[in-house]
Amino acid sequence: MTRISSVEGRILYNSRASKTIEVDVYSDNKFLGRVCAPSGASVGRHEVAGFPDGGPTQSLRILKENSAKFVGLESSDLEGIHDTLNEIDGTDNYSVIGGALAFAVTIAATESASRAAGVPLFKMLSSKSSFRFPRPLGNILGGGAHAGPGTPDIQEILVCDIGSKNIEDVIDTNLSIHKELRDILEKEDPDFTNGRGDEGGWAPRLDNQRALELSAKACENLGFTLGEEVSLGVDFAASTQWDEQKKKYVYDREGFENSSGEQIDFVADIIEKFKLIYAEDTVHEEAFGDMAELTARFPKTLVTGDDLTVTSRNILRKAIDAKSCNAAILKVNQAGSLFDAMEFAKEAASNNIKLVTSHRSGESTDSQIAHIGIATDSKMLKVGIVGGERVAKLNELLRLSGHGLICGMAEV
Ligand code: 2PG
Ligand code: MG
Repeated sequence: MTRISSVEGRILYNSRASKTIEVDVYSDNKFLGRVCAPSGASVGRHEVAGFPDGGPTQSLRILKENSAKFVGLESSDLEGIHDTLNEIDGTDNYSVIGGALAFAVTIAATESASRAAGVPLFKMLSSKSSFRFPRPLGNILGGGAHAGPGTPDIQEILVCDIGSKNIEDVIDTNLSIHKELRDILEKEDPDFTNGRGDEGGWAPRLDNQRALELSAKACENLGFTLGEEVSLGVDFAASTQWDEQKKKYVYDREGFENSSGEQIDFVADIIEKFKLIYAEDTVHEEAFGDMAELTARFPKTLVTGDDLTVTSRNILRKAIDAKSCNAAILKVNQAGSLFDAMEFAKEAASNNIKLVTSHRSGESTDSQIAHIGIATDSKMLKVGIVGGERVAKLNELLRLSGHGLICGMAEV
């Protein structure tokens, strides 16, 4: 049995140069688990609090005051560690300790346990005997909350190799499309600076339609047929556009507004025209009925909840009852602790909801989410394509490929 011997934290920076917390958990004084928490820019209303009032420094202070409470716990006892965090916090949304602290402590403890057991983290999190790689889904073009003025209102245009049979080829395809798109953007606009958004997708001065057309062209130029070897996806992040007063989606940059019905048509046109395999947060986070309409209409597309379901088991149940989505994003820090996120994953699995484990726009260079994606049987791993903090996750998949423990790619 491996027991936690120390827990320590420190303040570091994430990829957006915002302060965050990193936690070290040691088991038996020698097995280190180290995790640095990410954070989002388009944050769902019902996500747990990332940090308490007082920010990361306050989370760190609380950790210092309470670290002795973790010493002696079994490092693989995810539920026990989760319960201890909840006793310290005493709220239902981690507003006292911060979800980032719950994220870092629970994943670091599990990583420490996996080191002690001499098994990869994904095996520590799942009792299954066979595993598949989730298909990396990467951001090729950024807008909305992830990029500056002039870029599209929609937040992310994504690409996913849906045909290749091994992880090396999938990553290579996604990368080649990202590169091809740069060449296309340079031809479209000689003044294009090669600027990129928060997640490494290009950030050109384009409207939504043109951005989608050029993304499709990047795939076709390389000889791919959309919907066959590769597919495009979109994170509409539609809560960003939703104006509660006007009851309309306001597309500030392009200069138009959509009623709820028009938004459904807008999304449906894009899914059809660009043969999207993936459509995330197509409507705002409370519009369970409108999401259900799109889910019913596009059974072959992963109509995915992110801000809609916020890695909350209870909210996912509501979405399942309303048939609002056929896929859901899993972001551990939306839930706070890894224990809660794994409960969410179980609920999804038993209701035929496809999981997509995801990064945040403000990331660390850690790679544990690659393991969490494998352990939860995620169909896709949304982690970006370029930028050190994105490539770190892809490189971890490549390392794991060398171990031979994972057979093949998930089918989407
Ligand atoms: C999203 C994410 C990640 P953020 O909306 O899906 O792509 O962005 O971390 O800003 O919420
Ligand atoms: Mg999203």
